[in-house]
Amino acid sequence: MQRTLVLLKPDAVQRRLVGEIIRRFEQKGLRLAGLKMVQASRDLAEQHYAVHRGKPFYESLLTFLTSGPTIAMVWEGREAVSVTRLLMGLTDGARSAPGTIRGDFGLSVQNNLIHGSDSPESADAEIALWFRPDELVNYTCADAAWIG
Ligand code: DAT
Ligand code: MG
Repeated sequence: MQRTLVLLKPDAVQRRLVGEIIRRFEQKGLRLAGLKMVQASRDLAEQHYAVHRGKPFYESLLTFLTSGPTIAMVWEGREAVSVTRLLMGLTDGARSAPGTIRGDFGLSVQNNLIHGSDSPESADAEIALWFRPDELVNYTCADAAWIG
């Protein structure tokens, strides 16, 4: 089983899209392993987006991520990293296909609602950044045997 970090960024919370987005993950068959609301500090945002340091949009991205509460989640399941990226759509909402989260709910590149780890290695590092081990819960969903 693979795990991935998902963030519903401040625009998703402000636009009341949290329930709609979580519904899609549940519907797909992924298992929720952890969830909390976080007001990200500048330090946390810097660590989370360290790979983008120096890019023209970096400062604006940090301001955005710290501008209000974020919902941080860990979702688990078969191919959870790539499945999450497919549910999200492309980075730019204007180029994302209808049916994806970014394709259905946004036009922006920066304010694109959701973060999902881009590899299993990134997922491990990002989960450790946002969650303590004891904040993640292991359990079996009742329909697990029927879902891939
Ligand atoms: P993704 O979130 O699809 O993994 P990324 O890791 O390349 O995209 O970039 C991280 C975030 O930075 C992205 O969600 C939105 C913002 N971003 C990326 N490219 C940008 C750009 N050209 N202008 C403004 N913001 C950008
Ligand atoms: Mg990324």
